[in-house]
Amino acid sequence: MAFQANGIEIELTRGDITQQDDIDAIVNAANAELRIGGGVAGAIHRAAGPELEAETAPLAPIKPGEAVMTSAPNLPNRHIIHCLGPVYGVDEPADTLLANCYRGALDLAEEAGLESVAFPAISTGAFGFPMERAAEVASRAVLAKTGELESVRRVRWVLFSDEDRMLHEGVFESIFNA
Ligand code: AR6
Repeated sequence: MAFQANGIEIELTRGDITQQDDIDAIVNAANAELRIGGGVAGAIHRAAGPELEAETAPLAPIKPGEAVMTSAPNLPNRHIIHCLGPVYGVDEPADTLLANCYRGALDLAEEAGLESVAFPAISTGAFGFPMERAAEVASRAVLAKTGELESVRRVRWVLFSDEDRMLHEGVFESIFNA
């Protein structure tokens, strides 16, 4: 499923964030310590191996809404952008902090001259952010950035279940095709 926004291709797929072999940078739904954890962070660190923690350790800790970039050892991508989403009900303002993750990730991708970025649904797992509201916040944040993107031409969301993908599809139809 694909949408367009200011000439940027917006893609939506069900899958695993570690399997995006046609994407320059994948985004990690990280923890503050940038260590292996569960969910997305666990999958990325398991695939990348200990080389990744050697690279992330000097960059930690990061704050909610912050994004940092590393290489992508043993993954088919050039970079990993690690974002710390807000813990829902704890880190406030939640919407702004979540939007900051997406904005910050796109800024880093632009600075590195990357063409494509793939996001998971940051904060919607262990951090408890409601999926539909997260989809709205994330897609609005990306839409607002599309006008200023130069190197980035494709933004992909990778959802872990069909249900999550379909929910995003409904939200994206109203945000990107409005
Ligand atoms: N590919 C794509 N999406 C995935 C994958 C995957 N391999 N695995 C899970 N998801 P989470 P958070 C979905 O918990 O809420 C970690 O333990 C998942 O279904 O990974 O930001 C870290 O160490 C959910 O919709 O990230 C942190 O402590 C979404 O990705 C904490 O969890 C995000 O789930 C971060 O929590």
